[in-house]
Amino acid sequence: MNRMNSKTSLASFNHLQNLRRQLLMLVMSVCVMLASILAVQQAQAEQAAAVTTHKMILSHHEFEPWDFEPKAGDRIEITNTSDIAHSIYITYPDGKVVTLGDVQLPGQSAVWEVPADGEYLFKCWIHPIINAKMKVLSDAP
Ligand SMILES: [Cu+2]
Repeated sequence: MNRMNSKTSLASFNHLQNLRRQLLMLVMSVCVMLASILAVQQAQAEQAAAVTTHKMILSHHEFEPWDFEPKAGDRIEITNTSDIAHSIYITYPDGKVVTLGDVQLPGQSAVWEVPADGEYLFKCWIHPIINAKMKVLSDAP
């Protein structure tokens, strides 16, 4: 009887040891996973911080003159500061037309990422009188 008891307790001791080992492995893999997630997040944050964002204003019926020099890869955030809705679109150097969202209501912004050097035409689908030409020259000093 005694013998059986000691066998049983040895088996449960071994079982506990195994459980402990598995738990340790689990904790270690969770740590490795967390570390790699953090590393990826940090890399993404650094990448986001490296992008330049310029601000453009679309007031009542025109794009306000801007004083930045856009380069390829920059972001341009255009805010509608007027009290009417606009629908901005951009004509690319090759004739392609890109509409920025559907409509920019008063106070809303739209973001455009400058794809490459060239001359871009900013217009509004609702108000054909609105237009602005933007030259992108990444090698400019
Ligand atoms: Cu408009």
